[in-house]
Amino acid sequence: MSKREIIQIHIGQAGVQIASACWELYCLEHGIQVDGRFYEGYGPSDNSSDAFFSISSSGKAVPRVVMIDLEPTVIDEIRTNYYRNLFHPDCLLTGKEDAANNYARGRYSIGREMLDLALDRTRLVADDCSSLQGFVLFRAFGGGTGSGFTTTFLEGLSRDYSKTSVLDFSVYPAPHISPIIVEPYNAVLTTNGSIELEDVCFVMDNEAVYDILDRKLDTPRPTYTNPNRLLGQVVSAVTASLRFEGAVNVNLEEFQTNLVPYPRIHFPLITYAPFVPANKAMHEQLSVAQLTNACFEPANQMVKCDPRKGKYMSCCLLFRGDVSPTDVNNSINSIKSRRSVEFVDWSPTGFKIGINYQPPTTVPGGDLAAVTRAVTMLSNTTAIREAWQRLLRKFDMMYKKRAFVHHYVGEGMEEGEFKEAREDLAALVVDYKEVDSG
Ligand SMILES: Nc1nc2c(ncn2[C@@H]2O[C@H](COP(=O)(O)OP(=O)(O)OP(=O)(O)O)[C@@H](O)[C@H]2O)c(=O)[nH]1
Ligand SMILES: [Mg+2]
Repeated sequence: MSKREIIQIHIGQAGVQIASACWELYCLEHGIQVDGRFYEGYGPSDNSSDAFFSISSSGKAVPRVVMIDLEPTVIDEIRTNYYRNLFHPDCLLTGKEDAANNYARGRYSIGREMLDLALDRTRLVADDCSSLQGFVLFRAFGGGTGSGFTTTFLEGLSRDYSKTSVLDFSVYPAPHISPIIVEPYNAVLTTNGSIELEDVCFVMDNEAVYDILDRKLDTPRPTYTNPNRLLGQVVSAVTASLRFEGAVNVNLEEFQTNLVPYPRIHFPLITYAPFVPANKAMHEQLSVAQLTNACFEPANQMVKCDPRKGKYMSCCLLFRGDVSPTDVNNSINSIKSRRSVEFVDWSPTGFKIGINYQPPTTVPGGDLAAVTRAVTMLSNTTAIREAWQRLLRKFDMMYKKRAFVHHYVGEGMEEGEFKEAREDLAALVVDYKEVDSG
């Protein structure tokens, strides 16, 4: 199996806080201590860590990562916390002032000053790769840095690495979790600005994830660490086949080929199972059939939408742990025979399967119980257009009164960009409807 490298780029508060959760998990999975040394029995020799870590001359694992924030406090946490000796200090980039929840500040004014440095440091990490497979970005649509700087940065990446895949994990705003009123503006502007610049974008709706934590994981009052750890599990599952040997391997390009039938329709829905709370460890093991069924439960989705009201274009089911290919095939056949799971007529058998025999790793103190098997489903369904329609409604409510628009124009953005972004997203909704109507 060719193991090719992936660089992870964490942008803004959400992106960087997700980094903490993700790298904690990756370290556990690869037997890496907080300072990058390998535990006994693990090491660079098994190659599984190559995709995510380079090995220094002293034998330490160094994450292939760049973290960028326009203000210092969130990355300062990384610089001083438990994992401070894991990351290369040159890859932790901070400015003095944040983008104040303003896309235009992140994209045009303050953010521009950070761009060259961010691309230079990314180049350093890329030069250390023998065959770079892709970039994986993490950010929030609603933050000024996450929306605006990411758009500027993606333009730079597409100039410098036009043939390298770009995957994006984006936090979708939830009004009852974040008090930032202008998030719909930022989200619509950045979606328009980045849709042509990335290959796949996985949306994580904070509202959906907080509901999972509350209803399924007995965590009614989560901090951001809780949703971030769930996201870490998903990213780990998506990339497990690039790192560990498995029966059926899927690489990033295969994901894209299977998941993205049209370039713009690149927002797969993530569904995860099982959500077993930590205090029920090992009491509830789901069979492969139960896990597969759980992938079609709306309550297990990372975005609130109703797949029964849309059609699937493709599904990737990524199993981990004690799973047999025969059980998987039987479960898929039974799903296919159900009328509630409807595919577009040009994709009658759009299931792609990945099996990785390494069971999911649990983070001590985390919300998820240790289980022997789990599944992550990535499905391209037209139902996800509901998420865009919700954003558009909120955007329109403010924009029809031109509320807050002057803050954006004051940072060098032309007002026309609002209209253009809004129309482009409305066009995306129409694209989804066209797929639906065949
Ligand atoms: N899941 C999750 N969401 C977060 C986290 N931190 C912030 N958010 C969400 O992200 C959005 C705000 O974006 P931030 O990442 O804080 O903003 P930023 O990119 O740092 O941009 P500025 O601070 O405006 O420069 C809101 O919707 C928050 O609810 C986090 O650690 N995890
Ligand atoms: Mg911030």
